[in-house]
Amino acid sequence: MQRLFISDLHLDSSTSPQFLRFAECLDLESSRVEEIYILGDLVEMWIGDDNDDPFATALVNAIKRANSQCAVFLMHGNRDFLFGEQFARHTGVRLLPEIHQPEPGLLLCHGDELCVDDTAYQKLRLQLRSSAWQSEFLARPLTERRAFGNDLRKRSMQENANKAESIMDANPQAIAQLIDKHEVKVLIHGHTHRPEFSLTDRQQRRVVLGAWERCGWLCRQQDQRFSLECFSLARRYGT
Ligand SMILES: [Mn+2]
Repeated sequence: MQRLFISDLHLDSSTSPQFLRFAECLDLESSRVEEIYILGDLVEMWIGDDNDDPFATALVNAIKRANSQCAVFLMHGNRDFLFGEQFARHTGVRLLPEIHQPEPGLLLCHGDELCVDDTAYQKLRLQLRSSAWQSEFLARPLTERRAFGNDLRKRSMQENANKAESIMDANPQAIAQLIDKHEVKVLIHGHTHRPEFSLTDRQQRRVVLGAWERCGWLCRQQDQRFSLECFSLARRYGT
């Protein structure tokens, strides 16, 4: 089984190097691998599937193209938890629950649920992920939703600037608990923007995907082999 895992691209325009490399990566890899998993924070902000600005349209088209070649799966992150059924229909992408096991022993999640030391964030997360809040929000006009999204982004940047680094990282006990509960051999997540490939003392593997900032990141699975790769965003993907 050949799979590709990416997360934390934080795309916000169809002309950024991140978006161009993403589209190229999908085009090339969709003909090489059987499944592509996007593990959250694909975009910087998603205000609803009814948003049809040029960026949203370009995003839909890029994923749709890939989906005609291989299966593409999408998990929500803390920036794009409003990807919904309409987006899934238009792109052909399959929406995943917060925790997903594509095969026994392999567990995927976005990773924000592991940052349990950030209690302020966890409280906000509960609110934003509730269906009551979401349906109320989606009923508002697009301009209002966009303004709210921008506000939330600004607030989170200010708040995070004042938080200790360790608070915003995944909590080791939360990781251990998740691994034990699901009898995980390989855990792949993103969110923390701290890419790493590590082994627990019981030889379980943990892959943390990197954010597409200075370079692009992906994890590649070839049967039982997993590798964490980074590549330049300055030139065409695969060259
Ligand atoms: Mn995140």
